[in-house]
Amino acid sequence: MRDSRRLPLPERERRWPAFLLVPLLAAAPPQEAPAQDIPISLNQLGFEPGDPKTAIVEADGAPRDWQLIDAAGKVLASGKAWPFGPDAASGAPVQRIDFSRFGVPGRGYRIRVGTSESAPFAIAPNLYRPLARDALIFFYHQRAGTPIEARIVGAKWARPAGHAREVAKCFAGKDERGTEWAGCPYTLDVTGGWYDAGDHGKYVVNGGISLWTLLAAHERNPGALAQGSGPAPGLLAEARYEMEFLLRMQVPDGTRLRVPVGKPEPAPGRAAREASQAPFAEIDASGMAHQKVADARWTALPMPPQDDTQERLLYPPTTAATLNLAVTAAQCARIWKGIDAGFAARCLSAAERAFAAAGRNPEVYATGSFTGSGGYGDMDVSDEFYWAAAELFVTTGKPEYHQAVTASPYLTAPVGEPGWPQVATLGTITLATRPSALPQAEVRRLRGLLVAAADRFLADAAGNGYRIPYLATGYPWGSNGALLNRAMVLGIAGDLTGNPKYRAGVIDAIDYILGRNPNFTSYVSGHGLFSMRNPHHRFWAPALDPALPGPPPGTLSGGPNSTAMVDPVAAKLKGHCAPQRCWADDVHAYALNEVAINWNAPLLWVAMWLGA
Ligand code: 9MR
Ligand code: 9MR
Repeated sequence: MRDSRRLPLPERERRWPAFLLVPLLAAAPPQEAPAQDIPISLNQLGFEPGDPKTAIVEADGAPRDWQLIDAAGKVLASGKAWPFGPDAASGAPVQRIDFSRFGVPGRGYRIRVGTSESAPFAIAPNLYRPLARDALIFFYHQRAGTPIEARIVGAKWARPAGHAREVAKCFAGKDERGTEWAGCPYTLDVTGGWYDAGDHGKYVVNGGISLWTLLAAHERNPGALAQGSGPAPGLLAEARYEMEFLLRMQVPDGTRLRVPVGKPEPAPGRAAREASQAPFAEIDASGMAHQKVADARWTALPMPPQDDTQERLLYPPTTAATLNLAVTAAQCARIWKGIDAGFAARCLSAAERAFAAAGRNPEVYATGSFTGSGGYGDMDVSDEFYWAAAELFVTTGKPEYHQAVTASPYLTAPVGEPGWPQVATLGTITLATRPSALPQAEVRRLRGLLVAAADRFLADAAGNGYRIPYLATGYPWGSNGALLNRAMVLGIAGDLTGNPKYRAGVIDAIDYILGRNPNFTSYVSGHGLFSMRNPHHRFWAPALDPALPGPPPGTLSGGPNSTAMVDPVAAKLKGHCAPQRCWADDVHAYALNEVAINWNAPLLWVAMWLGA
């Protein structure tokens, strides 16, 4: 049932600036969305001619009349909106405008309701190609250990290498809780890879899902983005840059380490993360992967990566990181087999050693007791085991991986929304879409699970005003990434069935990301007239230092977060925003407006699916 609570709306004191009433220049700089009497939101990139076309108008009462006008103000189509009524997700009553039947290519179109007008948009074929290219180049920008070159990104975004030679030792001494760690008897050269987000941590868990997503996009359509835009690296070259880093995070053979083993005892009256430490034990850590390499302390903002002088440390290996390495290295082994056999063999050996190491040490969890970087802690790695076994089975066909896959409850359980701590769906996607020795009937059943999940996501769209395939009473940290991961599952269901309703669902998701939302903002920088400009990022931070560049085009904001409003900007909004409005385009809003590789990855996947 719909929740009709109406939450307070932000003040709307501004009007459209006069210059917006004249036709817009194509390359207008991004601006903040102005307020209007009757706010109309839509995908600010626009629509492909044959796709569903929807705008949302925030209004109650009787159905509103709408008009579609061209750049000169000529009315080309008109109709009545459909009132959805009060919408808990956005906190206001909304009406939907459907102008799907209008498909004449053009630019500078707007939707008009009364005296209000939407942002301008295009109707054009191949609309999502530049978005896909820009979403890919985000990963190049995030590279550590190599200069970001002006000939590739332009002088504005060029910078010297950050952490150019990163030879790190292991954390030793007391952590935040006073637990003593012994360190390890080696250093590792872990130069390279992608920075995670606005911070300079490099985390194997999050690197794993991000790289998986890029490689899965490649396997679905190997020809797409084989070349980047201009001299930029293509998809596989970019993916390999992260793969090489993940390989470097593997613990050398013959290493014995003392780490906490098992689940910590929950301490009465304390939050789970403050639970007492699991007991330490000595393990054979050969082949495991370190959880992360990161700054010993949080660095201040702004902080161009080349200026970071903090000590960089390796943090203890974990089962989850080890399985993320096994997953991506298994993908690598089959993808590079015909491209670079030596690299493929290195990957296969790393993947099999990692899987074996995780099997020996199935309960080594991140403790979240180190400052200076994110936790990415996950106390349930049964899904990671399934995912790794699935990738290794598809790559090798070996009976031991088949056995591990078939023994897992995830082979038959309903499929859910993927995310860095819940990855079983990704294993199922691989088993259901890649050639393997799995019996055909089994493959059909797995495909059915994916389609059933997609149908649930479509059903969720009926329950919210903006009709996105996402429904939750609270929006989590990185909700835009969560929505795009659902859109990926919808895209796969579309591939498997050919049913156009799944493309319509993907369009609903991308429309929301690109402006059809109650913040009237495209969450992707440089795509749409009113797009995100001030991410929580240590280099793209012009609000903190005017000499620094804004985000390059194709960078996705994490998006509304109504459940973990921990940064200073979010703290002020807390209790005053409906879930979809708990967002601000503010550099200090790390819980609302950070960018991250695991969010840009499904943006890339979806933009490629839509037609790269
Ligand atoms: O800048 C950090 C950001 O990248 C992380 O996502 C976030 C959560 O782990 O933490 C940010 O760092 C803040 C830290 O947690 C608390 N002190 C202020 C830091 C900078 O804003
Ligand atoms: O995406 C992560 C989110 O699911 C967590 O709730 C949040 C707090 O632990 O951390 C997010 O990840 C951040 C990571 O810890 C550090 N780099 C930036 C990531 C995105 O904000």
